[in-house]
Amino acid sequence: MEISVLQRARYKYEPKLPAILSGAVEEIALSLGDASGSAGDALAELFKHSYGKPIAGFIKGKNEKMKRPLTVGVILSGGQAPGGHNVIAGLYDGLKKGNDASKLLGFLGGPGGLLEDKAVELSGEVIDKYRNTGGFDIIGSGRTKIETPEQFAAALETAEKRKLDAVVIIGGDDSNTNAALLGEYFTAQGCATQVIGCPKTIDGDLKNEYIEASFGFDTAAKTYSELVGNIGRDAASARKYWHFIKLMGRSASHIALECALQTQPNVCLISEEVDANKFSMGRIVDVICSSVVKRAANKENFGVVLIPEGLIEFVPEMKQLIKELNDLMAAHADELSGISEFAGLGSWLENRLSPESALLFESMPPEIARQLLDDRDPHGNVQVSRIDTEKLLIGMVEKKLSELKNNGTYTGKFSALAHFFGYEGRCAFPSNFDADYCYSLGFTAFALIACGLTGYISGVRNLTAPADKWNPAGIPLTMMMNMERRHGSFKPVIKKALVELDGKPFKTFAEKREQWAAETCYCSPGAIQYYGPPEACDQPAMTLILERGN
Ligand code: FBP
Repeated sequence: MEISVLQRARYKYEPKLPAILSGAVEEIALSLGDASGSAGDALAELFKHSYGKPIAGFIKGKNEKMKRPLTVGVILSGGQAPGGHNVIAGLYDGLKKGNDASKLLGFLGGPGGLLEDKAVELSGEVIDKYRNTGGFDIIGSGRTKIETPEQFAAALETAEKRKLDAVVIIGGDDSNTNAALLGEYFTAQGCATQVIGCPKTIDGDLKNEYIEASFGFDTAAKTYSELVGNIGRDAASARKYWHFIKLMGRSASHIALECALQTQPNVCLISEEVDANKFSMGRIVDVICSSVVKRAANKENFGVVLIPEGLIEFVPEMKQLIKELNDLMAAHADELSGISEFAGLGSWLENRLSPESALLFESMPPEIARQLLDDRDPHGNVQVSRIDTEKLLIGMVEKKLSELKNNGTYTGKFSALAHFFGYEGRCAFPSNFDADYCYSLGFTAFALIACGLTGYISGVRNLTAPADKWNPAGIPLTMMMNMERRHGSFKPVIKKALVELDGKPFKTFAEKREQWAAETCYCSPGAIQYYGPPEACDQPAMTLILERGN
């Protein structure tokens, strides 16, 4: 593989570690807090062996356990996120620092690699080729969900056959829920393999009072912000296009919100606000048109609109339609797959959807209606990255503006372009923040394993301080879980963190958006900087700074 100049330079970057992890490993001692949770909880029943564990931290002290030889397996699960390679590098370096005889196995292609026992041993030479680089190509990723008794048994068989001391699962909320279930299962079966999770996802929705950020969000949001900033500059120079930009992030609007704070677009829709206020599609179109009309009055027939990927899932009438489609698709999967013509699908659905949903389905552009019927992902989610919400909105805004033109309230010109930024950001070179954070998460995972813990997620806290002041920790996975209704029954899951409307990032945006809707005040954050002054290279995301208050 050809290596770019930047990649060669990034190989030499030495990620920063929290001070407590930087010295001799045998001087990293475990410090346990109070037991978590309260017995009698539904979760306590399901996690008899893992519920109620204390939060783990690290202090200076003698700890010979750190020098045990260990065999650890690592899995990358779900969508790519910048920094995954550094989690593996941090884990590897920790293991080798503890004992040179330790081994790291990489399971290939995600959780499926564990089930099928497909693994490679990761040598120092291999790791060195991936340090500080984006992508998950070192071992690949996958979205297999471990859920059937046969799958749990297959995972156990691999763990025992490979004599694994631990498995590290690097993934989002669903994958870490899986990690919790697997850890519980191994212990219940008398298997000594420990399970440790690691918070990954560009979506930024795996965070809570214990986890400050999921890795990859920082880099992905900065990559998209650079692109949005450039487009704003282009819009203000050419003065002829409205750019409708859909941004990845699944249900949560964290990425859209971060990009809005960084770039100051004319409109940024926030799905969580749409949900809370039950905004219809018509209302959303009115919000966009109001900015178009105001700007046209200033002879500014151009603009930037940011649209979170998951928006349509939150619009009440669309939410209802998707729910009905989900139920029909689950109950009649075979019948539906036999209908190849779209016209045939429409008439099949007509009699099965509620009258309101049938009408909505029929009124949609056929390509979008078809996208709503695309396969769900293995966790049952609509694949919102495949739905052209930005094009749907452009069409609806055009229609509304022609009505406004007819009644004389709008005299401008409207020419719109659609963009989708998603895959462009998931494999970027990790920012210095993500490179350091991920390496620290990997090293922390090693420390948790060496201390004999299972059912924990690797955590690093105090992230807005310089890296040497970060606090590595282990959070019991069950501490972040609740029972949610999924596919008709209650299941233990890690709660997705959506944008909080009373949180500082949203409030900061809400204070400014009226001005941004009317004026041209785009901000261009530029490309991620890897070398140079710390204020240009090491700034965490604005969302994180606003949330943590410094
Ligand atoms: P994870 O939740 O697995 O981290 O995935 C993030 C994500 O990039 C979402 O933002 C996006 O909707 C989805 O993956 C796309 O999935 P796929 O890679 O399967 O197209």
